[in-house]
Parts: sequence; C-alpha cells; structure tokens
Amino acid sequence: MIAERLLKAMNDQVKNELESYYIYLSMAAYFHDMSLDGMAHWMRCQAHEEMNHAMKFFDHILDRGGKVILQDLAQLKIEWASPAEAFQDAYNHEQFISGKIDELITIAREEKEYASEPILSWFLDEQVEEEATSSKISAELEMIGEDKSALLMLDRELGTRTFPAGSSLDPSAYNE
Ligand code: OFO
Repeated sequence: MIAERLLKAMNDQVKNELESYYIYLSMAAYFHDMSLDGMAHWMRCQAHEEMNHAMKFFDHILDRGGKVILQDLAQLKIEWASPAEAFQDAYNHEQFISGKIDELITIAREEKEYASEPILSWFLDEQVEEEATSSKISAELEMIGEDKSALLMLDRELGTRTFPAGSSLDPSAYNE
C-alpha cells in the first residue's frame, strides 16, 4: 500500500502532467494559428507524451493500492509574443516538472516506498531528455531572431517528429 504522503504527491503529479498536456496543446493551437504547422505538430507529439506521463502515474497509483483523485487544471496561457517565447516557456515548464520529480523521489525515499523508485527513475531520465530538447530548440530560436527563412526551415525540421502509432493527436488517426 502506497504511503499517504506519496499518494498525495503522485495525485498532484497526475494533475501536473495533465497540465503539461494542456499547455502543449495550447501551444499547438498557437502555432497552427501562426501557420507554423511543423512546430504545431511537434507540440502535438509533446502533448501526446504528456498524456502518457499522466497515465503512467495514474496506473502506478492504482497498482500500489491507492485512489486516483483528479484535480482542476490551472487557467491556460493561450498567446505568446513569439515562437521563441513559447519554446522558452516549454523549457521553463520542463524545469518545473523536473523539480516535481525530484520532490517525489525525496518523498519516496523518506517514506521507504522503494516500489516507486523504478518509475520515478524512468521520469528522471525522461526529464533530462525533455529539458535538453526544449532548451536546444529555444536556443536555436534565439539565434534565428527575425530571420523568417531560418524560422521556416526549423519549422520543417520540427514537423518531422514522429507520432507513436495510433496517437489520438495525430490527424491521420481520426481523419480516415
Ligand atoms: Fe511529463 O514531461 Fe514534460 O512536462
């Protein structure tokens, strides 16, 4: 049975991951509106991953005999001043989430909840990757500045990210 303190923190993390999903979906809408469909596609892929993260915590809580309690999500940001600002927000958000994973690991250790260590260590690795990716794109956008053709080239490149098969955020999965 999962320790009460960790259960509460994991339920909070289900909310954090769902908020991540919603934030990236909001960024996808922003990029579609700017006709930067490659960046929008990248954000849809990212949103897909975040939903999976939420469900990983959701299922782990159940596997450890806990009750999942869904919470209200925070009010969304829907506009950014530029693509660079949106990706900087994505990077800041990933740093915030990394801090939350660190807190979960601290609680799991204090509560001697060793059964939760494998999933938390998976998230630790995932956060290293997510911070690195969002930070790199953010730095590239800073370099690009006002150069529209470089922006379009990056948009094309980000549009090549692949969706996992059957993703519900992939238009080809629901537009058949
Ligand atoms: Fe769930 O990794 Fe990003 O937020």
